[in-house]
Amino acid sequence: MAGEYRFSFGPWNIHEGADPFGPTVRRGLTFARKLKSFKKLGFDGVQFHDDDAVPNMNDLSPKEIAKQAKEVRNMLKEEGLAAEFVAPRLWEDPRTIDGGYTSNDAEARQYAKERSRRAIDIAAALETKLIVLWLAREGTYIREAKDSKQAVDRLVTAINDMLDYSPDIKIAIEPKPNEPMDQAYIPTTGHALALSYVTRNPKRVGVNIETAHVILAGLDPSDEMGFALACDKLYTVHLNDQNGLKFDEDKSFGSVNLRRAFNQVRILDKYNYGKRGEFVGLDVKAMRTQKQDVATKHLSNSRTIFLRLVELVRSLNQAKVDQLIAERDYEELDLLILNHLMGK
Ligand code: GLO
Ligand code: MG
Repeated sequence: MAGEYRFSFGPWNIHEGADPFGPTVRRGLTFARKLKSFKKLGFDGVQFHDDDAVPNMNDLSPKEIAKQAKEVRNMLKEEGLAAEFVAPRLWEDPRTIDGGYTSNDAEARQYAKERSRRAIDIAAALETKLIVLWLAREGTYIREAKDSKQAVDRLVTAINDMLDYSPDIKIAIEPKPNEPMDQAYIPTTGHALALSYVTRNPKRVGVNIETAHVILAGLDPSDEMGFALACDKLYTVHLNDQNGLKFDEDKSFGSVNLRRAFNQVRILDKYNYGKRGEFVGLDVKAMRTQKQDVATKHLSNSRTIFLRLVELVRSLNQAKVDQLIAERDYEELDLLILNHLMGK
């Protein structure tokens, strides 16, 4: 069964444990060192921010950027890994304090556009066609700061520019309702897909659904996945978990609510997610308390839980489920699922 799914994570998922209230607690590892752990942990795909691949990209010409990215592609090949996607990191530069694509400052918007084009160049060099857009600062702290209609128009303009720049790429929007902003313009799957349909080429614009972000929006991750699958737009996922409405926790998959994780695996497995090359992507963080030499367990554990849930999904007595649905005996169905999760 293992091996039917291919898993990915990003280098930022192995991190030093800093949070807004305290400094790092673990040693930083180089990208090359992190790369060595992917296969060992059972992963085949690497998710990238553009500057994970080319750290000093803002100081380089497009040619130099492509050259450095090709060196990274060779490193991937040596490890037997593939790049899953590249995401332009638009939330750290001083120019994008007030957002990139939706900034009120024309120069900031221009920077965001150029940076996104470079991210696409990096994706080409890394031999992936997928671009992820986590629209981190495309929102507001106060309503009056930006015009919401204009902001969405500007997002469409930015996406159209990327689609025109490269006929090969597909764009997966990663919705999130808040953090770092008070209100984000694209908070849910529905918003992302509506945005897709007003771009120049909806066939190339879909979503990256992150469990924690969906929970922060008060919605159910498996239903959001079903929505995207029905629209044929689930390009990738960021599986993790989240304990209610608080800061974005990025906990290990299934660690808060196993039933919710089971239902995500169930909808993905039922509709053949992965059969067209999609990765099972994780976006998980190790607890700050975790010691250096065991600070990758959140990754291997999340993968293990996913695969164990695949087994549980496939061994569920579907005939019984169908019968209880036909009888409309959802109380009995509830118990059936709980017993199944408890191994009974
Ligand atoms: C933060 C996001 C972030 C993105 C990543 C890829 O809340 O989940 O981790 O997934 O930067 O763009
Ligand atoms: Mg994410």
